[in-house]
Amino acid sequence: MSRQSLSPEMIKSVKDAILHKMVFALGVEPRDASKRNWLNATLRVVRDLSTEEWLQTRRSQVANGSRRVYYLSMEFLMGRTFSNAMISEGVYELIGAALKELGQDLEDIINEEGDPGLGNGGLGRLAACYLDSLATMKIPAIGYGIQYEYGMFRQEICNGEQVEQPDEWLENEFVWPYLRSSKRFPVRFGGKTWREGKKVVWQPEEEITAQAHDQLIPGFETTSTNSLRLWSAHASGKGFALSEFNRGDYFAAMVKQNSSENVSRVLYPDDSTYNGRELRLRQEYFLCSASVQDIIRRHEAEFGSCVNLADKVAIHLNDTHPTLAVPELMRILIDEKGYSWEQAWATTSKTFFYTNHTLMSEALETWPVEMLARVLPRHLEIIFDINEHFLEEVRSQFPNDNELISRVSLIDEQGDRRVRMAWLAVVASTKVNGVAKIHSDLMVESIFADFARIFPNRFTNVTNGVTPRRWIKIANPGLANILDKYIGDKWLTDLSELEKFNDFADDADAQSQVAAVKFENKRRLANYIEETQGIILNPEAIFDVQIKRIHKYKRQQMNVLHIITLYNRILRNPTADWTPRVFIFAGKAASAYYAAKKVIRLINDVASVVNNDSRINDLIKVVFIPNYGVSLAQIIIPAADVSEQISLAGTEASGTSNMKFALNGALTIGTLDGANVEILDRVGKENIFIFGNEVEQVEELRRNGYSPYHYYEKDSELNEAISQILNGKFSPEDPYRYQDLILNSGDYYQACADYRSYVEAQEKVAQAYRNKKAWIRSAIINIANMGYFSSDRSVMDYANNIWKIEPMSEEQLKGDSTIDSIIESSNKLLNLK
Ligand code: 26Q
Repeated sequence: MSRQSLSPEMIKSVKDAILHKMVFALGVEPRDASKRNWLNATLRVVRDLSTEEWLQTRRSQVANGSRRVYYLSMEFLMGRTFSNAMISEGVYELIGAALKELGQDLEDIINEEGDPGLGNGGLGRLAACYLDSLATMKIPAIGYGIQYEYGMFRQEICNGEQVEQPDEWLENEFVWPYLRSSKRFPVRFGGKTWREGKKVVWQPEEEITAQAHDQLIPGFETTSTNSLRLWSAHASGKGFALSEFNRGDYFAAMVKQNSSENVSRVLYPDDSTYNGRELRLRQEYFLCSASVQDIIRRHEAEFGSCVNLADKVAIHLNDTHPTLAVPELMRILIDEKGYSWEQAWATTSKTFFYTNHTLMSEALETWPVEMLARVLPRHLEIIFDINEHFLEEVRSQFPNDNELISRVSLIDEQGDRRVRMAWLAVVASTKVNGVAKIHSDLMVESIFADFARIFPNRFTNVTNGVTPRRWIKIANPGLANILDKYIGDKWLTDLSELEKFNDFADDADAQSQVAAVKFENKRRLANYIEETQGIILNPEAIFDVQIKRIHKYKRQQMNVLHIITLYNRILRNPTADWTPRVFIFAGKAASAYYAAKKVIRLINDVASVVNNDSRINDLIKVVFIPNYGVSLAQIIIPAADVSEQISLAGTEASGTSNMKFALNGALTIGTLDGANVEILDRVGKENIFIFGNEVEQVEELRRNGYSPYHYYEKDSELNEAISQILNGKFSPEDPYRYQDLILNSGDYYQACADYRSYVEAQEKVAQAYRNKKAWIRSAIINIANMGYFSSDRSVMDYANNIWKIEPMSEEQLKGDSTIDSIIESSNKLLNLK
C-alpha cells in the first residue's frame, strides 16, 4: 500500500478491523481494553496488510528462481516494530486517525511496545538496519538468528552502580512473529564418529529441536517483504529425555528438557571481549545447524538438488559467530548427500561471505580443540581436513615458510590447542570485508596480513550504514518534514538526495526551522529525563552525548576527565562567560567487565557532586540515562548537539551512532577512527571537531613503552582531575574507590595522551556553539552530506560487489497475475514455506 489521503470510509474500515482483532484475535471487550490490548489489536491489523505482500514476495522469488542472501547473525537488535510497519505500509496517519476515533492516542500506543533486546550493540543493530534496507532495496534475503528467551539484561542504576535484571521480554505477548510449527530441525551434539569404508558415521549423544519463529520485514513503500527467522530450542522427542520417560522417570526427563532448552535461554551480554564458554559454542552451532538445514531444504524444494547451491545461495557471516555453518554445510554435503571432498569444498567456498567487526585480538574467537572434540566431534574432523587442504595450498604457493604455516594454520598450536574461527571464516569465504575504510585497510595490514598475501583478491571494504526510515523519519519526524519541504521526499529511499539540502545551509528560514526542531527534540529529551530521573535540564545548554557500550577503548573515562576539568575551571572563575553544557551518557557494561562497571559508577559519582554544587550555577549537568537501547537512542540522538566519538584511533571498527548523530544534525567531536574518518571527508574539517593521535602515533607510543604518568606529571589540569578521582573527591564515603582506574591500570587506550587535545577540541566546541547561526549552518552541512551512510547504499554495495545478487523489480514482485501462474507457484510454495 502506498501513501493515501484519508477518507472517512477508510478510517471506518480500519476501526472495524482493529475492533475485529480486539474481539476475535485477543478475546477482549473493547471497553475493557488496555493500552497493550490496543497495541496488539492494531499491530495485527498492520501485520495483515504486510502479510499479503510477504506471501507475494516469496511467490515471485520462487517464480523467478532468484539468488538469495541468508544473513546469519547471533544478534538482531530490531527495536520496536509498530511505527516501522506503519510507515512501510504508508498507513501511519490512517491508523492514527482510526485510533483517535476509538479514543486512543497513537503516541501512547507506540510507547506501549517493548524493545526486544536480542543483541549487544553495533553489530546487532547493523543487522537490523540491513534487514530494513534489503527489503526496501528489493533484494531477496532472509535473516537467521536466535530467539533468546532473555535478551540483553535490563540495566538499573542503584547507588550509582549498574545492576543487571533479567529481560523477560517474551512475558509480554509479542504478536508480531508467526510460529512455524512445521519448521523444526534436529540439532545434534556430542557422541563419536567412525569410518565405514569411505563414509564417516557420526553417532551423536544428544539431540535438541530448533523451532522457527518468523517475522516479516516490510520494505518501505514497496511490495518487497523479507523474513527474519529466529530459532528457539526445545527438547527433542528423541534421545535421553525419551528413554527416561519410558523408564517412568518423569522428573529426570523434565530436568533434561530444561537443559536442552538452555541453548536459546540467554544472550551473552559481552561485546568486544571473547567469552569462550561451552554454552556459547552450543548456541552458535544451534543457529548454524538449523539455518543450514533450512537453507538446503528450501533449495532442494526449489531446484531438486544442491548442484547449483552456490549459484542461488549466498550465506553471510556476521562476524565469526556463525562460522560453524561452514563445517556444517560440508558435513551435510559429504556425509548426507554423498559429495566428494572436492565437490563439497567447491560449493561451500563459493557460498560463504564474512564481515569482520573488530581488530582487537581479545575479541577474536578461538575454541579449544578439546571442547570441539567433545561437543562437535565430526565438525572438528572436518575443520582439520579443511586445514590440511589449505596448508597444502599455502606450502605450494610459499614453499619452505614454516613460520607462515604456523601463523595461518586454523589450529593455534601454542598452549592448549585452539581453532581460530576468523581464519576458518577467511579460508572458507569468497569475500571478506571490514566495516569502514580505515578498518578494512588496517585489517589487511594487521590481523589478516598473511591471508591478504595468500588471497590477494579476497579482501574488501563495505562501510556501514544506517536506515533513514528509523533514524530520521521515525526518530525525528520534525526533521523529516523539513527535508520533505526543502528537497522532496526521495531521500527516504535514496539518501544521496540529501546533498540538495546543502543549498539551504545559508538560508535563514531553513536554519531557523532546523534550530526549532532541534530545540523541540531537546525539550522532549529533557522532559523524559525529568520524568524518569527528576533532573531538570536547560534546553538552551549544549547537549553533549556519549551513548554506546561502556568499554575502555571507547574512553568514556576521558570524557569524564574533561567534565572534571571544566568543573575545576568554572570553580576557579565562576563569573566568566561559560557556555552551559549538559553531558549525557548511556550504555551497558558487560556484567563481568569490572573496569567498565567502575566507569559507570564514576560517571554517577561525578554527576552527584557536580549537579549538586550550587557554586557552578547549573552551568554543568551530568546525566547517566539507565537501560540504553534502540528506543532510547531514538529519543536521545535527535536531541544531541554534540556527538562523542572518542575511541582510541585504530580501535573502533566503524561505529554507527556517529552516522545517526550527524544525520540528525549533531556535530561530531571525534578521533580519526572508524567511520569518523569518512564523515570528516564528507562534511569537511570546518564542520567537525577532530582531535587526538592518529593510528601511527598510537602505535609509536606503544612501541616506545607508553606511560600515562608522563602526561599526568606534565599536564597540571590532567594531574588535578586524576588526583581528585584518586583522592576520593567524588567518592568521599569511599575515598579509595577509584585507585585502580586510569593510572594504575596502565591506561592501555591512551586517554592521558589524548587528553590535552580533547580538552582543546572541547573549547572549540563551546566557542562554536555561541555563534548559533554558524552552528546550525554546520548542522545542516552535516545532515546534507550524510547520504553515503545509508544502509541502502551499504546493502547495494554488498549485493553488487560481494553477493552478486540483483534486486527484483516491482513488476516481478507484483508478479504475473494470471491464475495459472499463481496456482503453479503456490503449489511450489506448499513445499517451500
Ligand atoms: C563473542 C564470543 C562470545 C560472546 C560474545 C561475543 C561477541 C558478541 C558481540 C563479540 C562481539 C560482539 C559485538 C561486537 C560489535 O558490536 N562490534 C561493533 O560492530 C559495529 C558494526 O559493524 C561497529 O560499528 C563497531 O565499531 C563494532 O565495535
